[in-house]
Amino acid sequence: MTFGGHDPSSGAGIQADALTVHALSCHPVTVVTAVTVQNSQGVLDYQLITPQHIFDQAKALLNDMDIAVIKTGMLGNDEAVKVVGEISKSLPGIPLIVDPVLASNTGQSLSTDELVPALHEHLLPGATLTTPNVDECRILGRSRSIESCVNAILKLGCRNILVTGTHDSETADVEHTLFMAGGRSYRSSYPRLQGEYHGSGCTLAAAVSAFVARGFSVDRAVASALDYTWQTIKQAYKVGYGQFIPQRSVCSED
Ligand code: PXL
Repeated sequence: MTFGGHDPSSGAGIQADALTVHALSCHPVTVVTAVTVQNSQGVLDYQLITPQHIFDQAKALLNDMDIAVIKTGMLGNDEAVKVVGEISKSLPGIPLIVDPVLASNTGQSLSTDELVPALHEHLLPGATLTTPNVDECRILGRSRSIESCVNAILKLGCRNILVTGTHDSETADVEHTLFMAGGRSYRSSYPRLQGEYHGSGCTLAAAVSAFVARGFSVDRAVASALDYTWQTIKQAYKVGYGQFIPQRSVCSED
């Protein structure tokens, strides 16, 4: 079950979640938290859905089916974070994967100033995994040092943090590191693909969610999701004048 914004271009948001989860042999159910006005060039505007309506969408699904994993993307403001936190807390056995969406990768803000404090209070303490890029990690951890940020986020109760390095310096390879509570960490690197891609972060977090839903451990799910996401970017296609769209129906295997 993914909570996120509607992206009419099907690059990011709940469309990215649904395409990815389906491609990885799971069934997506999507709770809309925002309706955006956007295309492959950027986000022009958005409207948030009320917390009550977010709750009602989730409740109708939860009354009807078993949910394997909860994944969050764009939540927009603190009220949405709070209601999703309450839903997740009422389902303690269900893994929670938090993609801390603060802005679009074309730079438009997708959140209010109260979002990060709300993530700290309501969502990260119960999270199985969060998937920030280095910029988001520094905002969530409130430090320049990634190590200090990771320690601060783990201290909130979040059990694993996958820091993606895509937004770091222009090295030939892109490095990602999974930090786990207890001190283990796994680094992986992939050849940097040139170009800009719309919804790669959503694809990655949704892919981890699908692999976790299929029963993979977090470290295996992350490794498989990173391989899958790299392939979706390698085979990305252009539908508009802006960013490439990841090809989620790539052949994927564990
Ligand atoms: O990629 C982050 C993101 C998430 N969710 C929605 C978005 C975007 C980026 O544009 O529009 C709805």
